[in-house]
Amino acid sequence: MKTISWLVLVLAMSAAVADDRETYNRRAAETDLAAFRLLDLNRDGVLASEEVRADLDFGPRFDDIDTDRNGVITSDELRRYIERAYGVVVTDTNQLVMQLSPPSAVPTIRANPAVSP
Ligand SMILES: [Ca+2]
Ligand SMILES: [Ca+2]
Repeated sequence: MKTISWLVLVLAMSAAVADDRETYNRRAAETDLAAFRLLDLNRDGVLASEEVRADLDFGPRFDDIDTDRNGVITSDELRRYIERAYGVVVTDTNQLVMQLSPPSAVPTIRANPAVSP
């Protein structure tokens, strides 16, 4: 009986941790989307490195997000970054619609130990 209580407690705790991670990832995605709109000072729909340089959160990640290295971040590049980094899908209208499996939860493929060389 005691073991079952512990099991229930452990399961409840791991569910809470998963919820926290989901909330964190969603909030991080929302923050990045909001920053994209705020930092686009000349309202041309893309972020140039000069617009982002002074932002201590976005600035250091500029090169990670600018995947084609052309010196500007488009909304598509930001969407792909958010999917990669947080596992959150962003729609065309910048809504966060669903949670993907977080990147760390992707199962790794192992060599079959039963097969001998
Ligand atoms: Ca701009
Ligand atoms: Ca780019």
